[in-house]
Amino acid sequence: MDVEQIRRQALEDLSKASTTTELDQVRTKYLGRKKGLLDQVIASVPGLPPEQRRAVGKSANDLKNELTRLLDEAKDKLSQKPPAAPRSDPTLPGPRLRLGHVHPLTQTTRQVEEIFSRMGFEVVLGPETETEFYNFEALNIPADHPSRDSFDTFYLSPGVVLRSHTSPVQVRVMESRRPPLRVLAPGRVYRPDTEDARHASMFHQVEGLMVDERTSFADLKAMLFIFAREFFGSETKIRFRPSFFPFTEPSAEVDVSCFRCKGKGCSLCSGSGWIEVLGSGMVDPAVFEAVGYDPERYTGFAFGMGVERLCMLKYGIDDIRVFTQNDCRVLSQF
Ligand code: 2NL
Repeated sequence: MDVEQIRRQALEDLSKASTTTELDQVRTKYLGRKKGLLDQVIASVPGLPPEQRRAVGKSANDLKNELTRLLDEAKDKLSQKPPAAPRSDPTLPGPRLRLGHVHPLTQTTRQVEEIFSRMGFEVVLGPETETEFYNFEALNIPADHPSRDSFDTFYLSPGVVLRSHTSPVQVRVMESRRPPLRVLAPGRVYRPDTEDARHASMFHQVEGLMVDERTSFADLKAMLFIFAREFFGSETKIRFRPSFFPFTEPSAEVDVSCFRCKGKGCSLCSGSGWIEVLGSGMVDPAVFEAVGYDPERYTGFAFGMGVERLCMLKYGIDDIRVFTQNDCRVLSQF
């Protein structure tokens, strides 16, 4: 590059520089010691034909002086610029913070926990991966029971499952403690259902267990009645229908009077006036045997309910999938 080319390039670079940093970059590029373009030209002078040396040397020095002056002027101009106007007004209110929100299933679980804790129940938790012993055998569920096949239970490895209910938590509590006992076991459970508006392969349960000497079916009815009135409203009635579970005898399914139509019959209760909400019964003596309790001395009751179902009923949610779709427009309504 000859000096004239360097000059044109330098003036162009200079015209583009709009900050002191950029000016410094231009200064280094052309006027830098040894590595600067002009010092390089000057260093090449001794190798030029003798008749060119003087002219090239002079024009390089002239350009050096000119650029130094232009850079200094440009720098002065920049430092005289008034400071940039502030980009924000610190006296304005800040952006509205969007607060988080407790998931409706968590709200429902907590509400059930609170109601039963006022009746002396303690919340207990346990593992979501279980052995067949805790999930089935200890609960008197025979080896050929349909709930044990791989269409109804997730098997992780031989003898190990994802729990299909939270009863194994209560079995573990009974194994490690002696009555009297009142525990509530909430948590995730897993069943390989085909997912639709009513079924999910992961859902939540709350199970309760009370064991003592002379705990009776009347105690069960009283506590579930209190629960129903607290959860669904003070007008709520309950009814028990005979049923069967391998782990309770006798067993009953519990309906609550429809809280929307007050029992007259509507679409929520399919015209019957009643809504099924939970399963219950007196703990089968075989379960007590499995955990080493004397069934002649102790009696107890247990019950289980689905948290999604409770929550859907209470808020009128018609699709179980909303709980896992994480759509805040839906979730923040509850
Ligand atoms: C239902 C029915 C039920 C139990 C759960 C239970 C637990 C132990 C011993 C005996 Cl450790 N029973 N749990 C009893 C009756 C019914 O759940 O329909 N759940 C949604």
